[in-house]
Amino acid sequence: DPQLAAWQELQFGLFIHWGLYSELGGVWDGEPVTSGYSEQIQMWANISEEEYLEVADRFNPTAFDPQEICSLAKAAGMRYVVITSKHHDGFSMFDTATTDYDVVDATPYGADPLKVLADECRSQGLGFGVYFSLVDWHQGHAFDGSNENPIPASMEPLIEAQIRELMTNYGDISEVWFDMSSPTTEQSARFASIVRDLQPQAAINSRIWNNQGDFRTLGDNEVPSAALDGAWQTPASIYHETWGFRSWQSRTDLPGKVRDLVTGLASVRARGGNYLLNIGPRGDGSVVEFEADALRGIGQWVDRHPRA
Ligand code: JFZ
Repeated sequence: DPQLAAWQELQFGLFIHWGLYSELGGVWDGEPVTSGYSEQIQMWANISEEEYLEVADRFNPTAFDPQEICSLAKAAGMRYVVITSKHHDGFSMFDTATTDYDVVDATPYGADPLKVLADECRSQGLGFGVYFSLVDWHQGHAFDGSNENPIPASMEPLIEAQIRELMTNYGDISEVWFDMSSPTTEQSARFASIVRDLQPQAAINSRIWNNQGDFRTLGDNEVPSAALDGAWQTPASIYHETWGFRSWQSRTDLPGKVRDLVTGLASVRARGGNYLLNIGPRGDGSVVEFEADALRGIGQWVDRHPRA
């Protein structure tokens, strides 16, 4: 499959977890929320819809700089970018006609950050992909971090329309990273077919479920003990504890962190996988300096070990 081979050739990419949760930075009511990932803070701190919407009122990421983010990805040796278009909170970080619960309609920012990022990726020669959560707390899924969360038929029109928008309005898509929930085989096949019709070259991950994906997603920072058959990818978080921004995260020993991440990258590449390394920008859109430094450190190693 030449299209999947082209996706495998991307080798190393930048994952970005960024949404309303980034504005909270792992803090609720003045206290650090110590259980769970910070991108799931609405569930872990049991934040009501009303309170969460107030976060949207002050979400104004004027420091979001796609040019800087893409340059950073390139400096690290990455060839593509995958950003959260919608996480479990159900808040769309792209312009969608399906709901007003999105960054354009519900925040003072009033613009579509994914559009700017997609355009910048194209002009810097990077692939562009989207993460899309099949769990949607805003559209009726109860707070539930598990996969035991079926998709009611009433949610299908919104999911399908949003996938269609994402596959239509952002140019070429290199990868679609579905996540969580427990769709039926029929639902998985239908969602995948929308991607395949509109973006035949896009690689779909295995968390579309029911064997409807193109490549296998391993666990966080997982390195298999030997080469795996088929196409696969390791998503890696920098801290192993959160993907979304956490203001109280301890960030020490940069050289050690760079060594760990380079080991992950090299091990995954040696076994034939793609490595998708995550950053969690702040609510204002700025990249955490420790994470930018880690990416630049990895890039120094990559530069000394040129690829074919
Ligand atoms: C999921 C999300 O719930 C999480 O918030 C984040 O977006 C992450 C990238 O994906 O969490 C998972 C799901 C499965 C594994 C790890 C994290 N896993 O299989 O190791």
